[in-house]
Amino acid sequence: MLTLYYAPGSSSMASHLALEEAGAQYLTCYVNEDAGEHRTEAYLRVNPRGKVPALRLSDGSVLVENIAIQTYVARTYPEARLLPTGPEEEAHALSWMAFFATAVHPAFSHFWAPRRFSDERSAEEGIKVRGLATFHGHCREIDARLAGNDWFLGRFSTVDCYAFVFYGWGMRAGLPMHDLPNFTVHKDRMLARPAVRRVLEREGVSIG
Ligand SMILES: N[C@@H](CCC(=O)N[C@@H](CS)C(=O)NCC(=O)O)C(=O)O
Repeated sequence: MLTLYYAPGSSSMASHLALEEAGAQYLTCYVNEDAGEHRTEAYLRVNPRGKVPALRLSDGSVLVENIAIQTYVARTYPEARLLPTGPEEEAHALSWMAFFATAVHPAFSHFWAPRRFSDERSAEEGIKVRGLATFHGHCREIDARLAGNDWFLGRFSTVDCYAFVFYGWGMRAGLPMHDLPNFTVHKDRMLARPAVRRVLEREGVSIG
């Protein structure tokens, strides 16, 4: 049996959504990051990097990193068609997910946890402001991509699961996400999916 280690509303929700959309059989383990559970010895044995998501596979090994987990889920449950299989389409999917993991997520981290990026207290505010502005710019790029497209690729995929998390983060940060019409409609399209609603309910998160 698979076990997903997750923190509500965090980037692990992208992997959680992929598992639920795939119709996978899996257990969940809530890692309370606010209480520091991700830094406990017990969790560091799961993921020595102290981050979620982590997915324990049936053979006992642990897979980390959203892109890897989402690709694993898509390939393990091909009938769910969560990622394209043609080389070009697959590369485009990976390209979007890599952008999310290496640019969009880190930009938000600058806003959310500025202390990680400087020892100078006086630098924090500037890091926060720049991080949020960069994140907002990435959200605008996502919005532009979705103009005239229901989904990132020709059909629903894990890329959509991943992008949905960032809409929620933008709302949480107080950005005017409703001013991004295509991203907002995409978020509504996601909210109409039963699997998405189940994950939000399990995580106790609302994205509006
Ligand atoms: N590159 C990783 C990033 C994972 C990550 O940063 N997770 C955050 C939650 S959004 C976390 O667990 N942070 C805890 C910490 O860094 O202390 C991925 O894409 O899976």
